[in-house]
Amino acid sequence: MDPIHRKLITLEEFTIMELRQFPKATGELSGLLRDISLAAKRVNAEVNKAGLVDILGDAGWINVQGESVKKLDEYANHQFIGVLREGINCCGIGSEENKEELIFDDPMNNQSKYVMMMDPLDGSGNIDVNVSIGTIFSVYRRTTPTGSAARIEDFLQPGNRQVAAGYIIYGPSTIMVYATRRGVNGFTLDPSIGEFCLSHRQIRCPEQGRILSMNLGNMKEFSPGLKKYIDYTQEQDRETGRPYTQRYIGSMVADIHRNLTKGGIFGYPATHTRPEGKLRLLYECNPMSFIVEVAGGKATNGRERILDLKPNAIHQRSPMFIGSASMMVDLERFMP
Ligand code: P6P
Repeated sequence: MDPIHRKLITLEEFTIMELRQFPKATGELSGLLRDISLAAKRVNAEVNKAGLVDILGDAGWINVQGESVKKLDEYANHQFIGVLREGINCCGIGSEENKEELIFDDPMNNQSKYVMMMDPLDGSGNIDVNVSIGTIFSVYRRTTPTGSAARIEDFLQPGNRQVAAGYIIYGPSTIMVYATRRGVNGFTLDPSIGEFCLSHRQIRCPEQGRILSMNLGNMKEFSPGLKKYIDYTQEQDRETGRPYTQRYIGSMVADIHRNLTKGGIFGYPATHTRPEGKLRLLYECNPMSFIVEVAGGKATNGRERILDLKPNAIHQRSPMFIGSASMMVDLERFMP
């Protein structure tokens, strides 16, 4: 029984319970997670009424990725940047929506030991058709001295240096999932009290699964080994006598959240059109890989562990395969 002796434990209560395990901890990470959850609640409020106010559709400009910015992802970006800049738990942010890293160069924020990478609203192309979308975040301890302004090297760290990572999925319910090395836990937003409450304790990724999440529309551009793997998944599964199920929402947070909880494998491979894949290493692949690995799954770029890749640029891309450990071992048998 949790010391709070109540059925519902809020995110803040949970992070404080975790904090008590580390008497020397400063509480800064708890504060950063609290700031993230506040911004998420504000984004959630807009996502829930996107169809009612003029926040649907395009914002009328193109982001650094060359993609048309949806009004909601512009709003989400501003919310997360605004809350974290006003907080005192983060000294800088790298965002999918901003070409350069944002340095919060003021005396209070410069004292923070954390930087954050984020995709403020992944899958935003699905907003207008009411499909689940998500925010993805990744937290690092800065490598430059506290007291000074953060610098680009604070952001270009391999994923195995992450302190925490998480996502918020805005779906039938809004769930914030975050991982530290102590585990992966999910918190569902209770609108009646405006708090994220512990709903998925110590999430484990099933060792085996039967769900394949990949855009098979790109099949012609897949490597020969990957094509052989896809054929393998169409054969009769040894245990069930049925082929794998294909589930691809086109919103990575939704696809990976389902596979994390039910088992499965998600992939966005390299193709002739996208030789580095489509997904961004720092704020999509690394955080999702950290979460899935802590939960017992695996994540590679087809050859190497995602978390060991050394980034050279904020927006660099990487192919990614991620999910149930046994399914990943099967996949690796087909990849050169
Ligand atoms: P495609 C959304 O734009 C995204 O970044 C991921 O959320 C999603 O998994 C992927 O792209 C979908 O890309 O090329 O299959 O439409």
